[in-house]
Amino acid sequence: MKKFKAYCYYCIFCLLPFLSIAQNGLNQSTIQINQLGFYPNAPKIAVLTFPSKANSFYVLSENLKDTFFVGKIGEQKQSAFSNTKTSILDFSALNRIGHYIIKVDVIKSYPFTINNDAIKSSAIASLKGFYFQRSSIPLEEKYAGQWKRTGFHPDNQVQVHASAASKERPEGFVFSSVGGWYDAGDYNKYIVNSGISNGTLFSAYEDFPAYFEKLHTQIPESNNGVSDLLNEAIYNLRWMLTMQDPNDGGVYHKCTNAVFDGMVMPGVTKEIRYVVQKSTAASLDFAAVTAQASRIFKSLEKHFPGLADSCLQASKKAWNWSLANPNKLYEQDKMNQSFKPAITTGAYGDNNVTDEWVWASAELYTTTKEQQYYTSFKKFNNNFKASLPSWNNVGLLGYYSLLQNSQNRPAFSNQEIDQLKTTVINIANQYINNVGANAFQTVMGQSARDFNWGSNANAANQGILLVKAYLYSGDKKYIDHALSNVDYLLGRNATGYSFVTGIGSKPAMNPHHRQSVSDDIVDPIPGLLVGGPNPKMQDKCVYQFIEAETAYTDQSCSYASNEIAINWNAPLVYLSNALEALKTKVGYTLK
Ligand code: 9MR
Ligand code: 9MR
Repeated sequence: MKKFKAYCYYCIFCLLPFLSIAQNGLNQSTIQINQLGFYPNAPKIAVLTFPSKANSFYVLSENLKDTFFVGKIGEQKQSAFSNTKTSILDFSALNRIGHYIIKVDVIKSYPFTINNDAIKSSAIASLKGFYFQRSSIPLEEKYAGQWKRTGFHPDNQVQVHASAASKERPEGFVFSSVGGWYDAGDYNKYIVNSGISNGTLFSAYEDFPAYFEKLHTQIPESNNGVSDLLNEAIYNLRWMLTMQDPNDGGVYHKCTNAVFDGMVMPGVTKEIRYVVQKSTAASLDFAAVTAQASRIFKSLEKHFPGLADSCLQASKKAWNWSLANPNKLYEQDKMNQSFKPAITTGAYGDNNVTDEWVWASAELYTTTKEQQYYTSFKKFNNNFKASLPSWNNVGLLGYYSLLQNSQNRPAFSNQEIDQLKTTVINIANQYINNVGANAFQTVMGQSARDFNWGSNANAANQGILLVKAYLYSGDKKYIDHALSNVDYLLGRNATGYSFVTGIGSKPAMNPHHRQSVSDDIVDPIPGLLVGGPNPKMQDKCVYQFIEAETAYTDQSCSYASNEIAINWNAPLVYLSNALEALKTKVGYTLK
């Protein structure tokens, strides 16, 4: 009996770390780390989330035979946004290319690499993710591999909903609205969200054209002499163009079913697809994106004859419609009181369009240099408080474009340009000033506000803002901090998940994504960024953890924490590819 007791005591003692690990729901590792890897000369941090008496951590070869680095475990810290306690494991000094694992006592991290292409696979996959979201076409095995599909929503015969009826296009009027990306886990197409997504991809191209010219994602258009980033972006742009009523220039808010499809493959349901009410937000976002597209495609006239001109015309028409209709907000519930059938899909309703005016005027000015857009920009910018972009807060995208080639902005004084730059840099500084106090030492997650529906897009958009601050200042510290948010998204976070499907040892496996749920393939469609921790948990799924930074559940029911969306993937495309584009310049790589 005594013997048994002693045995039990010891056995519980040695099981203790594993029990706690199981309790944490992090069934394999309590060392949270970017599960892909690190550039040789970049900062390298992992975070221990298991209280350990040990003083040192070890970076070992994957077979555990060789030790390459011994470090001191950082002081334990209480995280502000969950009851997690963390200790920082800093192994930045290790710059040898190789495959590794970190060990603290008996606890091991997931394997990771140190190499010059550390996050390249994620950068490419995130762009390829958009191909998998394409509506109106089948996905061929050549490009989609095991995720090939035959079904799709053709959208060649969409109907004008009663809310959008006009003299020329009455209720039930049928036209073609082919193409574009499915918004998210659902199959509808929303102009507002397409706007920021396309705009962000175009911004990536404008900042790093030479890099993108060489980046291939194996899509049907690859090798047509145009970068795959632009090939992909055009797929949605052409759809956006169909959403403008040619008679008055107004833009329909969305192309949608009346109610969400079930969790089935594309093309299974044959519900009517409607275009609904024109809105100011949709029209201004459309004006911004088409103005931006126009200047990009000006130099690609040979490949896309006339596209630049059509985009500019469309942009001006949408702008003029907005001037005449400045308060056409999209209020879905109100709309449903007057028009049938009721539309219950995503609303993307936005009751403040000041930031949309800022963005659209900035893009139209940047493209045309016409004084009227400068005047409008000044007017709306007076009432705009710059902050992190999201689908309903797009003003900063206008700053980004004005600052992209800022010596070529004749209406603006140097002082005005400097002020815009300073605004962006000041926000960046607020993000980086207190990173040391964050239990995970990432830029993401220093404020409870970071954790909302689609929180992972905040991490990615913060990363973009930091890259921009680097581009304006040349100060490399901003890139180091941007990289911390890549680490966050790929595993250095309180959940221990890599939030990008198909990337890392413990990626999200069950996104709220209709194709991934219904295709009978174990692995979800790769390269998609899930929403991430969201303590409001609006989906009412059962969550194991409910604190701000842990309220994430890898279940397909969870549209509030585990859906995917184009406006979350686009900033991931920007951020991860910007780092790939800049890695040599900032000295991260080894010769
Ligand atoms: O699948 C829908 C998802 O794309 C949306 O983000 C979410 C919130 O609008 O709604 C999901 O659809 C759910 C609906 O709102 C309620 N019934 C269950 C649907 C599927 O889970
Ligand atoms: O990303 C949107 C989030 O900010 C909103 O709080 C939420 C509820 O309105 O809707 C999210 O957008 C969803 C859209 O309405 C429908 N397609 C899926 C989007 C991502 O969940």
